[in-house]
Amino acid sequence: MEKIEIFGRHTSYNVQKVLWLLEELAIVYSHTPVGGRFGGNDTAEFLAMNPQGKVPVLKHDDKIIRESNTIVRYLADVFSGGAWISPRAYQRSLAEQWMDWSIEKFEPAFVGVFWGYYRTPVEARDNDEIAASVVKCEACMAVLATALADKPFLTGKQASVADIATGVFLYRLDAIDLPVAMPPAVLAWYQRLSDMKGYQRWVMSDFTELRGRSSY
Ligand SMILES: N[C@@H](CCC(=O)N[C@@H](CS)C(=O)NCC(=O)O)C(=O)O
Repeated sequence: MEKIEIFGRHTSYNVQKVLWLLEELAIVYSHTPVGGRFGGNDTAEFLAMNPQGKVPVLKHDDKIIRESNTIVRYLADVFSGGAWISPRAYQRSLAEQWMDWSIEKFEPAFVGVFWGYYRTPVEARDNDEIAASVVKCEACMAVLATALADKPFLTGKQASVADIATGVFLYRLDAIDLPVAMPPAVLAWYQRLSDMKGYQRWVMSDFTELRGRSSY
């Protein structure tokens, strides 16, 4: 019997990507909260799995996999039968390009808003930086809207790893009390993601413990 273990606090958006996909794939797994207020990411045992001391980490039997997008790809490859990521190189590249774009563009813009605004105590906020990050987020929304103009998900009719790596940021951008405009195509996509059980359970979860908490 295969053993799947996920290490990481569920309030981490990087951990949420993995938990979301595990839920959609109905995989049986064990979950150990690590990092943030749970700690445990500075132990010798954890550092042996990830010397960076970061979550998420996936353990599949004796194999250790780290980096959230890599874990998501791995799970999709091994357990989705091609449903969440294609085995064909070109089709696969259509999803993977969004995962790379997300790391390069969307995540830094999101972090500028989420850390700069939500996780930073009011007196320490840099309002110019926050405003610039909102503009960057909205530019990312425009890129997503163009891609979603002719299809329900980023790579076509079905959700894929591309939607996980990018869609994970939408809930928090929507839920925090700082307006970040979403074009209609993005709003419709966000609604589709919100209908998914993994998104509901893990991404649309309470994160208020992170408000004004500028350390992990
Ligand atoms: N590029 C890594 C980033 C991992 C990362 O920075 N994780 C954060 C949480 S989002 C972390 O472990 N922070 C320490 C903590 O939560 O204690 C990934 O995608 O997995």
